[in-house]
This record gives sequence, structure tokens and C-alpha cells, in this order.
Amino acid sequence: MFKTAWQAIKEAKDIVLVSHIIPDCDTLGCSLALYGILQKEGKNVFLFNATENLPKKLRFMPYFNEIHSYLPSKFDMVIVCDCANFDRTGLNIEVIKKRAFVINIDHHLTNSNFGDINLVVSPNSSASMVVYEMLKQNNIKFTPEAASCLYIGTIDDTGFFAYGTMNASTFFDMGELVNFGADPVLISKQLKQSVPLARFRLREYAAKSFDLLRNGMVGLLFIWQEDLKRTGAKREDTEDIINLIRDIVSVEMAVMILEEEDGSFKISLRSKNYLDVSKIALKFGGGGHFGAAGFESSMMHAEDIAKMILNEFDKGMKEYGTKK
Ligand SMILES: [Mn+2]
Repeated sequence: MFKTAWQAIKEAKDIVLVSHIIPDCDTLGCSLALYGILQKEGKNVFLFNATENLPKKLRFMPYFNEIHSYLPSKFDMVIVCDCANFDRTGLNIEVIKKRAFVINIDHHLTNSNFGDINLVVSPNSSASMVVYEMLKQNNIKFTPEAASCLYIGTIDDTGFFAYGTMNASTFFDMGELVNFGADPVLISKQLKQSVPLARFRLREYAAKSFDLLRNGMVGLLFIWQEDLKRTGAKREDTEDIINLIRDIVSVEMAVMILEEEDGSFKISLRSKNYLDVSKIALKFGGGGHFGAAGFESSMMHAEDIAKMILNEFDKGMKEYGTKK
């Protein structure tokens, strides 16, 4: 599979690397690592992300400034990174497939295998590690930049080595990336010790405003546009708030319902031990992993969304109870 994919890449000339809308470290780690490597391979490479305002906190990643929100005029291959379904790219699949060969690199359980070649390894710590595997199996030399990108993608997607998507070889591979030039201390500082004050103020709001339901097993938080305005926080500052709620000892499922600028909602779900939240997200047209998933809704009221999720939680816990 990795050999076939690399062969196809070698035959392509103009390659567009696509990361998902509102990118995280993994989708960028994946595409930015490939950007440097494929340039060295003599390819004409272009970085695309449909998001107008990229998260500023990821500016430290190599090649970040090379990302464009438009497509080049000419391309014969599209490599999609860390997207469970094609919609996550912000592009139209029919239009793209008419023009280019599509390689789908991902690690989501719910991936829809939309590519002409699908490098979907699940469970796997990160899409970045799928790229790592492809490069390794084809004896490609890692640059310090590529090693850093893949390290960043993996350490972030595993919650700093805390999730069950890893195994012993993840640690070995991370060691290899350090040998190739990734700097763990610097990366930790860039990711962890760089909290903007507005983000901290939003955490303060979250700590005061969340609800505990179902005997403390469910933590629920609404974030409204007004809360962002008041604290000065941006949308990207909301992303790790849900983990703070999940981390409470009694909580099995954390839910964050975020009001978008257009009045629609982005729903994030986290679980700790028993509940597969990707199943809940899938029911509402989203996707994700066992312990982290999400979906969007423009049709419902926030309170109704919360009710429906609680209903799914009850069903899920009942199901778990009968399996136990
Ligand atoms: Mn990922």
C-alpha cells in the first residue's frame, strides 16, 4: 500500500497538499512534512487550506507561511491529510477527481475511503505517523523540518502521549524523529507554554459556566459568540477547553456546543473510558475517534442538540452496561 502510493506520487508532477478546514497540528504536520520532502523530490508542490484565517498559534510550524486558501491553476495530484471525509477539505470532490488523482492519508476510524488510493491506518496515533510510515517504507530521507512536523502532529493528536491510539512502536518512531532533528523541548514550549491571555480568560469562563449532569458523568458547556467577544478569545482558543472538562474525575463524556459566527453550532465530544463518541457524532453526520469526535448543526437550537446528545449518552451507557 505504501509502495503503491509512493509510486503514484513519483509519477505525478504538480501536487496539491490539502489539510482540513480549521487545521490542527496533525493535518498540518502531515501536509507540511510532505511539502518539504516532495519539493526535494523535484515535485511542483502547493499547500492548500480552505480556512481564511489560519490559527495563529501554529505559525511556528515549518512552511506555515506557504499555505494558500486558493488552488493553483495546474495540478494532477491531490494528497488529502487527516480528513475523515472529503467535505473536511472545503473542496468539491467531483470537481477535484475530474482533474487529479486523489491520495487519502488518514487515521480516523470513520474515514469514508474517498481517495483513488487510501492510506487509512486506524487505529493509529496520527495521520502524521501514516506519513512517517510511508516515507520509511520507501527509504526517503527525513529532514529536520519534516521530522519536526510529524512529531508535532503526533504529540498533539495523542494529547502528549495520553490516548489509546498509540502502541510501543509510537514511542520508538518518535525517538527516530528526534534523531532526525525534532526538538521535544522546543516543541513542548511552542505548544504548551504559549497560552494567550484571552484563551486563559475563556478557560475561566468555562470553569464557571459548565454543567455537570448524569451524576457528574456528563460535563456540558455552551460557548456563545458573546463569550468570545467578552473575553477577546478567538474560535481557535476554544479547542482545548473541552479537554479541561473531560479531565474532571467523574466525567465520562464532555460536550462543548460552540455558536459559530453564522449562528450554526459546532459540537465537540470527548469520552474517557467506555463510551465511543465517534458513534454519536456519526449519527449527526460527523465523525472522529472513540474518545474524540464532533459534528456541525445549523438546523437545531443548542438546547435541543444537548438533549439529543444526552439521549445518545444514555443509550450508549445502557449498551455498555449490557456488554459488561
Ligand atoms: Mn489527526
